[in-house]
Amino acid sequence: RTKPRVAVVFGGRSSEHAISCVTAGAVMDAIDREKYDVVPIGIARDGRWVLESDDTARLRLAGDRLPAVDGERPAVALLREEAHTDLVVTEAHQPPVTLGEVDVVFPVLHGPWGEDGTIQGMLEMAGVRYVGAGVLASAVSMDKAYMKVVLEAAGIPVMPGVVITARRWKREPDACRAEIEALGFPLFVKPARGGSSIGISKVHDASEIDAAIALAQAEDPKVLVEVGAVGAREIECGVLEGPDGEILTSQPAEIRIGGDHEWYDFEAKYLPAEHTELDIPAVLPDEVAAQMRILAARVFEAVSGEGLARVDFFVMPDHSLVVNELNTMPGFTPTSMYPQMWAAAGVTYSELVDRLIQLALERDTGLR
Ligand code: G1L
Repeated sequence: RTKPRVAVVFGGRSSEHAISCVTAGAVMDAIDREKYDVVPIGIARDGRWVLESDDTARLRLAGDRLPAVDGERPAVALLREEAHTDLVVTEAHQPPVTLGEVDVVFPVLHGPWGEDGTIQGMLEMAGVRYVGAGVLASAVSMDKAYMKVVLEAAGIPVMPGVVITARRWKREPDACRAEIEALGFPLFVKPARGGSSIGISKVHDASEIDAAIALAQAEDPKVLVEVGAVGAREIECGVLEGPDGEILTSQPAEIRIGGDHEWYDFEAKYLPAEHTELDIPAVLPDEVAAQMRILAARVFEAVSGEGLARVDFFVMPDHSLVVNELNTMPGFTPTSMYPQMWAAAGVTYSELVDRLIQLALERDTGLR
């Protein structure tokens, strides 16, 4: 076999299972089969790993039917045996079927056990190369509390905030409330980890604090309370590692939120068209755009990013820039913001997918 074998891993236990399936289908469609072999690996909602169908039509959105991984398909285990990375398929009560080596994994998984460094760690242990951010960059970017620590230490502007752990909230709620109120209003209360907008609320005055904390704690016992960026525009910048390891940045782009969404929430994000519009490039003074691209590259460096990232900024009314978050697994369908940013720079979706796979294949696993 001469073609590198790319395993696209998708689905998972997250609430965004369907989005992961749709994205994986688009990635599989974009991979040049003359150049790579593709192995679709699904993680069912119950956590079972299976060899999925190569029929990507099954993964497309069709009317109101949401695609899902079929947990009844043959089980898959990624194993490493005697310096060989074997993908072993086991059918219950049957001898394992070896599919051979996987050269690189393209992980398409959201939130816990996906973009938080856990699958990356598993693949590191197995000596399997993978696309995108490593363990630390994934874990730090997934945790809004640590992200702030890292960015602050790198001298990168962030909104002021306080971390409320479940322990402190239980033991000294009044001290916590005092710290929170000292930030001023409006505030955003967010689960520290968790990829989506679930559990986030806007707090307009002190009477709303407790309910907002409880809502966020249902997602993650660790909660971040952050000053609201009043009057800010949300503008994003794509980062992509170049063929030579250089950091490339895209032109900044803006999401204009329509409808009655108070911020870019789950619906606005995934039920696009009528709710959102992308402005690529964002309408910004040249020097602000240039500054944003420099900052985006610094953010990528600060978290030891690899492969790609989308850095989300607040552009304050005075045009100062504040980093909101870094996404190591941004929305990645061909119409999502990140691929669209690169399309505007002349990089097609297929080229983007190929570049990311190529970067991953060039990595050193320390094995073999
Ligand atoms: F592998 C990449 F390229 F790093 C990568 C993997 C996954 C980029 C973006 C994504 N995106 C997603 O997995 C998702 C946001 C669609 C998860 Cl639901």
